[in-house]
Parts: sequence; structure tokens; C-alpha cells
Amino acid sequence: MSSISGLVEDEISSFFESSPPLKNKEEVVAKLNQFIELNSSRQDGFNICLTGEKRRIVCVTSGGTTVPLEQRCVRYIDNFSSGNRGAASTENFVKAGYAVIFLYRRGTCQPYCRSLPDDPFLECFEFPDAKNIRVRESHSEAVKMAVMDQQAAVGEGRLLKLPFSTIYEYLQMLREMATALKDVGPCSMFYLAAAVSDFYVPWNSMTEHKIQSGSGPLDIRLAQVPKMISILRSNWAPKAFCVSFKLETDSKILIEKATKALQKYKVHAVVANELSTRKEEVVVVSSSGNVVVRRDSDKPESIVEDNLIRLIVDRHSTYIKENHT
Ligand code: PAZ
Repeated sequence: MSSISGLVEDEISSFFESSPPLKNKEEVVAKLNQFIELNSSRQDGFNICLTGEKRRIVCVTSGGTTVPLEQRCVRYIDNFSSGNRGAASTENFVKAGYAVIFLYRRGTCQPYCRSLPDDPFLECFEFPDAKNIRVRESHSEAVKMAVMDQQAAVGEGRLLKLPFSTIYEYLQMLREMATALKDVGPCSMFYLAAAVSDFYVPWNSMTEHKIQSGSGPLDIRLAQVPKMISILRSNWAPKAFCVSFKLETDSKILIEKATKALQKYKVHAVVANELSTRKEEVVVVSSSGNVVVRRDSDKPESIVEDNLIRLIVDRHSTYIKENHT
């Protein structure tokens, strides 16, 4: 694996050095280590395991990062992502036998909750009398399935959920995660579906207090966020299988941009998707060619992630076979 240039490394170091430290770092690291230890000691013979292979662990990132404009943040720039892709992919990875670290933006879509209404508490429950609360008949099946599936995944130690909001939190957590997963080697995977800010206001050039509106139009200079995929691949977790995502709104440039990302960051696959059709189809771009993956349109319940994760799991199996020592 070729290492990244000194310039990129300097940019990455200065990003982290100037970031506000993660508030709950010890807690995050402890949860991560406990989860990884539990799962990498398991050889539970689930259907995709190779002989002697440990349980696979995937880190799924989901939702958009925010860029604060003030240190005591009132305003921020956001990145579009509902978190649907990450949540649906997590469910499919758990079903395929993986342990999933779900790194998600606070408030975005959660695994097993896709069939629930937007405001489940207010819409799913009713009070037959002052002392009791119960699920409305119309939602009982969806609530039962959501609760059972989530409790099973967490109970079996297959799902760890860690929230972020800002670009600073996301990248620090990603680094902790990659470092913690380093020894899991080829059985680990990064599935980077989060929509990560490309531009940000460096913490030390950010105003502390709320920007005042009295002084006319606002000029803000945004710095470029260093691309962390390169250091993830070369230093943090070089043996992990790595899938990144490329979102475009102009379908004419999508495949070209995804192909460039594949070559530049040396990931194993790039999932290319166009904003308006992302729930119908994606293209998996890799060195073995481009594969269009579609939702089964003849099955109303089908989602594109069912077929996407099947393909990614297959590719990961091949990668493990080729890299297993
Ligand atoms: O979260 P969602 O289901 O609304 O959308 C998923 C997505 C488009 C954010 C994801 O598939 C993706 O492409 N993420 C990477 C975005 C980027 O290029 O930064």
C-alpha cells in the first residue's frame, strides 16, 4: 500500500490538533474496544464464515456531518443525508452475520425503524385509560418487529450505535474506530455512506459567540476538509476492506468521479449514486468492472440495499479468502 504524501499527512495532523477534543472520548473508546473484543473472539460459524474465520465487523457510517459557524454553535452548514442508506444497510449486514458499528448522525434514520411513522411515540401509542399505554392496532406489527429485531441485534452483541453531529466529532470517531479495528485485519470492513463535509471553518479561526447580523452581509472563508480515506487506507486500518460512496446530482459525471475516487483513495469499491434515483439503483465501481445494482421493482417491499449488501458481502468474502493468513 503506497503511503500518503507528507503534505496530506501534515494537513490531517493539523486538522486533528486544532479540533475541539471529543467530549466523551473515553466512553467511546471503551465501548468500541469491548464490542470488538466480544466479536473478534467469536467463531460462531454463521453462514458466510470461512473455516476458522472470526466474526466479521463492519463500520457503517450514516447521515451528514455539520460544520459549525460559531464555537458556541447557533448556526451551522449541513450535508444532506436522511440516514436511510446506512440504517437499511446495517439491518442487512446484521442479517448476513456481521457485527455492525453504526456511526450515525444524531436524529437521522435508525436501523429497524424504517417501517415506523416519523413520530413513532406520538403516532404509535394510545392511552386506553390514565394508567396504561398501548400500541395502536394499526402499528402493532411494525413496532413488534422493530423492537424484537433491535433487541436481538444488541442482545447478541451485533450492533453498537455511536452518534455524531459535527465534522470534528465524525472524523475523530472514525479515527478511533479504525485504530481499534486495526488488528481485526481483512475481516473488518468500512462502509462509508455518511455524507461528509468537504469544507469547514477551522476551530481556531471561528468566532466564539453568535455571529451578529447588524453588520451587513456575511463573508465566510471555508477551508477544505482533508480527505481522511487516504490515511484510513494507508495507516489507520490498511488491511480492512473499504467501500466508499460517491453522490452526485449530475448523472453525466457520476461514474467518472467514482472511478477517480477508486483510483485516488485505493478503496476496494465505490458505490456511485445519483440523488434523485438513489433509492432505485446504485453502481458499484471497482477494479473488476462496474455493476448496476437495482431494487427488485416487482417486489414492493424490496430496497436497493438488499441486493447491494449481498454483492458487497460477496466481494468481502473473496477479499478475505485472498488475504487470509
Ligand atoms: O442517507 P440517504 O439514504 O438519504 O442518502 C444516502 C447517501 C446519498 C448520502 C449515500 O448513499 C452517499 O452517497 N453518501 C456519500 C455522499 C458523498 O458523496 O459525500
